[in-house]
Amino acid sequence: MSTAPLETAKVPAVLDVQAIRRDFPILSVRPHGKPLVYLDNAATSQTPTAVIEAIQNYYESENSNVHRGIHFLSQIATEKFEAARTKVQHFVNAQHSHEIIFTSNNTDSINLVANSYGSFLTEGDEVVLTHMEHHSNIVPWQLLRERNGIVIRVAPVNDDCELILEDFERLIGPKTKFVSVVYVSNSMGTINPVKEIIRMAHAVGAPVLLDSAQAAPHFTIDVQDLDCDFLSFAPHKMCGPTGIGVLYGKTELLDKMPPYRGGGDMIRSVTFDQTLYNDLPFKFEAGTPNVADAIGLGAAVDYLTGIGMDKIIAHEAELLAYGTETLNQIDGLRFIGRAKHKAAVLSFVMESAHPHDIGQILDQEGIAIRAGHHCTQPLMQRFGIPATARASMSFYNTKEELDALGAALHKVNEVFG
Ligand code: C6P
Repeated sequence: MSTAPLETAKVPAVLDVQAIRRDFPILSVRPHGKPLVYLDNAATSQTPTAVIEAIQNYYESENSNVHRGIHFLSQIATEKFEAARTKVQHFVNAQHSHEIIFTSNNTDSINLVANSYGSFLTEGDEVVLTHMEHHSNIVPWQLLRERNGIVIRVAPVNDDCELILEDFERLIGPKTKFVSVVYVSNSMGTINPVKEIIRMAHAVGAPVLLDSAQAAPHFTIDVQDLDCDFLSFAPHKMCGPTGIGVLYGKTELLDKMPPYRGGGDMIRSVTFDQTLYNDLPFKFEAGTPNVADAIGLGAAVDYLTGIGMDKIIAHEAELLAYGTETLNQIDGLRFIGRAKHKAAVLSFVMESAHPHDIGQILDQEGIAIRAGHHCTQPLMQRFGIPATARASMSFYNTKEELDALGAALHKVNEVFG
């Protein structure tokens, strides 16, 4: 399976984008009376009818608790819930379905690893991150540092927001006990050389977590080929619902890790003296899980694979090239993050206006982008800026929408210039 960066994908774009757009009811909303141009996909993606219907159908005719009841509805709900797990297993090519843990979001997945695997780390052990991490891959390690006295080492990025691999390698050594890195930067779109990173970390015996919140929606993931130890992602960024997250982990690691939370479903037996824990994946899923949204996630996986990740990759690569060219023509616009291997994210600042003002003018034109630090304040500090404007694309976006973005940015210059 391919994990090729978007810009090098060679598959011809044969997406019927107009037909795909009809799958997304929200795309006909008219903000301020204008056609919606939704370019905030890195924050959350939109939801196709197939996913909405799967969730609605669950509540209308399948709603029940799972793994507990012997009755008709509970059995259907359990089957659908576990079928969703198997779909996710195949989506990331995990060897076993029990290696897929349902959490509440991408952040929760990382917290699970930092708390559970983190309990093996002791004072002076080093955890290596990069300068482009989302706060959700920084703060859980800082919390661990407060408890265990671990040391956090940060690999730097160059002026194009590419990881400086030689510096990363220099940080890896006998004290490195864990490496946790973002696969694709949410702020700037950089695709990290994760295979190299994993190879270097494994050379010193350190497991690797890939924060794949921005990778899973945009290219094929093969955890066996990557040989990552953990991988997290967020279904709401890949046409699925909010309120559910995914953590993949290798069996041998998950097996030896302690539970993250205690309660129902994660136990085999309980007495006041002792609790024996359940098998994987249930050991890590305490309490009633988010059944409806797991089923919605299963529908999202079906939807994306039905379209074909190769077509998604090719279309988004075209959008990235077209969007870059379009925005390059705007006076006073400067891209922040110009990595060679990049996902379809355009982060920029303008001489004439603050990112928040840009966001507001665009909103009046019906265009949704994100303006701010994108939960990556250390990366903003690295570039000496408080914020960027960020347009992030999905396979349902069109070149015409990028033209509309370009026209609205000319207007920003007229208003503020
Ligand atoms: N990034 C963005 O606008 P949650 O919120 O837990 O589902 O995902 C957190 C997260 C972790 N890592 C990366 C790389 C991410 O992009 C995100 C979410 C959104 O960029 C919201 S801040």
